[in-house]
Amino acid sequence: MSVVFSGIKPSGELTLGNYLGAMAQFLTYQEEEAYFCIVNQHAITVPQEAAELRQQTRRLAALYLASGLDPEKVTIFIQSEVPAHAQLAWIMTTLSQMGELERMTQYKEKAGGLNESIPAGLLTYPPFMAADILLYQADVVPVGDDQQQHLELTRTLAQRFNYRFGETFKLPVAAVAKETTRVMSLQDPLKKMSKSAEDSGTILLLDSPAVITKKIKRAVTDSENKLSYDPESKPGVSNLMAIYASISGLSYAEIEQKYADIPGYGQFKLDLAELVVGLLEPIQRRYGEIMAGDELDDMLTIGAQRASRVANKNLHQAEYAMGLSRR
Ligand code: ATP
Ligand code: LTN
Repeated sequence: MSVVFSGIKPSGELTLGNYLGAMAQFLTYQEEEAYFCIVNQHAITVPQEAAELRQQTRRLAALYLASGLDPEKVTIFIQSEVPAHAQLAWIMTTLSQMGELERMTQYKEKAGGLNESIPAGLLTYPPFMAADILLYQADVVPVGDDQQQHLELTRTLAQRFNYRFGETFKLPVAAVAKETTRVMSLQDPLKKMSKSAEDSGTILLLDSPAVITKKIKRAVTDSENKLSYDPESKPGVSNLMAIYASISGLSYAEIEQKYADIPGYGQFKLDLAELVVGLLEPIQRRYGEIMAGDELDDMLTIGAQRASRVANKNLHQAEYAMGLSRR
């Protein structure tokens, strides 16, 4: 059985990108020893309003359940409720070099233009993420493509630790979804669909069917009016096709074939909207029930207890190896 770890930040409403890039993959690991974390300490690398953060955390937990994660099989918990994360994060920060942190693409994107006022947490966030993963001796980390660089750093830090203090951490690998490594904005297909930069190019998991259909109908395409997969010259259409392929299970060739005799993108877009609505409606229904019920808190308490047991054991090993604990 392999150990699986992943996390999502409660930094806004979840998008179809989060779902297809990360969550849908989580569901395939339920027979493994899997940990799915709500990484609230990562959300605060940019300012959050307290009541809002508390609510988003609860909503994300409900969405984990509504999307089909079974708390009987996997461990679902909130990062800040397992203090070992922050403890190992400090250790990983001390093993990191400024140069390698400054080279992280996500840091450069988020810190761009801020100069003196860049929150320091944006820089030191990747070693914190490394700690999240290493704390469970994870083998596999299902994530979107944008996180691969952080996974490489995680392996580098694990190797550095093992080299200096003796074999302690396993080296994890990223598992990236096939078609939807990176779902792009429907309005600007050169930009990632992002929950913190939300606009009409972003489909939210909790958008109503009418809103989803409207956003897809208005998605940017091109004037060629012929469906073919070519991310370089047809980024808008290719992004829609990737979403279509990921939900329907059809290949790009099969999709092209299906619409070969239908001119324009209108019918394709309508069918895509139907696919997305069909995917999200059951999740939204369960989400409503879970938010109204009272199972969530107990589930999170048990999750934090289960995660703590594993995390504390591995943290202690690391602290002992480097001379931080007496025995
Ligand atoms: P933000 O926009 O606030 O930085 P985010 O959605 O990129 O947030 P997370 O909440 O931490 O960041 O992402 C959770 C998971 O969803 C990660 O594995 C990430 O790679 C994946 N993900 C996020 N956006 C996309 C996308 N557009 N396509 C594919 N995967 C994505
Ligand atoms: N860095 C990720 C979120 C994240 C994560 C993790 C993902 C934090 N800790 C551990 C996988 C494993 C992001 O920004 N999307």
